[in-house]
Amino acid sequence: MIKEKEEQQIKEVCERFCLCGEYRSYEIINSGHINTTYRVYYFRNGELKDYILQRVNTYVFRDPVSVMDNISSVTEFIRAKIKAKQATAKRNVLHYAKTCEGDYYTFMDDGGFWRCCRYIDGSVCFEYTDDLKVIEESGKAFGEFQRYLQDYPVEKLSIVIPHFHNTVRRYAAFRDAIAEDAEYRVADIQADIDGYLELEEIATKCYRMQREGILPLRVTHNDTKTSNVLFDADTHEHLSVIDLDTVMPGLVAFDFGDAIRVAASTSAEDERDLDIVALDIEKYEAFTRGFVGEVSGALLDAEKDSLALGAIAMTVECGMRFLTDYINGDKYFKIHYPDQNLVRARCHLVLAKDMIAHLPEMQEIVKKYCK
Ligand code: GN1
Ligand code: MG
Repeated sequence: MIKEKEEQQIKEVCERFCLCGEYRSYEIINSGHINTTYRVYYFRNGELKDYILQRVNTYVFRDPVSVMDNISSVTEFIRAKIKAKQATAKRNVLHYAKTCEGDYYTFMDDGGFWRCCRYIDGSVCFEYTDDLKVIEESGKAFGEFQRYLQDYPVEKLSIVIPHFHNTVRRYAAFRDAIAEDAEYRVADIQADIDGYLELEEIATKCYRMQREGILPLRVTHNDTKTSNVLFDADTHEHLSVIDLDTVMPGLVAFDFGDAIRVAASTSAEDERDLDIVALDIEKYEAFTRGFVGEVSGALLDAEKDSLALGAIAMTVECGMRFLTDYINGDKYFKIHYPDQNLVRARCHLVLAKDMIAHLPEMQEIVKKYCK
């Protein structure tokens, strides 16, 4: 979109949220694969105040009002817990702005669904990091999130994306895409396809254990990548978990595992040079120390035993979703160059295989930190 038009739209959306002060400027934040995100600057009482404005992707989130109902309810729940132990929760949980009508969202005339939250002062976020302290802190952040929501009434949550981490169904969708081959891409990627099909048994194990009643459903975040945590810009201690769109009933192993997929990799999610893609066991240990230290007291033995397997499940599932989207013509994930989904998928396959090779070691590390 041309800049003037984009800015005009942003100003109009901001007006709906009755933000105090005077609009100054905006910048686009390019990190997510789904929603469109802006940082907006307002001038108030002699200083700049910033907000995060997002246009929610309604192709992915078909019922965005339910998404916001989940988010407002969960953030209120966490806020009350934090306020019971400290004076303010301002920097430790997201705070969404209400529109003049009292809603946490607004529909614009073009059908766009928007929301706005306060920017957390003095925070930073990392797309990728080698800093073990930051990785351990991200483990604490997601572990703490899990702990805060342990007594949240799960029946209150709407299932905003049905079967989101249903790895068995993800395999079925993958097979459907291959059979349809809508963009005639399948012939050139047979080795990648076979690579994913070979991992079906191990990748679907956690999901099957949930269906058999061995692993319980809890309130989980479901998108636990490192960039979904905010840290204090000076101390690098964790502040808050963000991107609560997919908070739904799920497996703890999947929150742990999806985080490991990103935090314990030697490379970015879309590394083209596969020779440098591997599991970094030190990073894995740092995240595990942080996460397990927060939650292990509340987990069943079967859940503790499933954590490392969850990393394999989430790495295979996410990589296969990228490959499915590539085959379907890149309709779901945002891409910044033509074969990015294929690059992401190849990178994930290498990482998943390396995890499989290190599974016993990964399981030992979980045990070491379990109380
Ligand atoms: C998407 O919101 P964002 O862009 O961080 C995706 C996750 C994937 C992730 C891969 C709703 O997350 O499931 O793990 O990309 N979110 C949705 O980076 O599909
Ligand atoms: Mg997300």
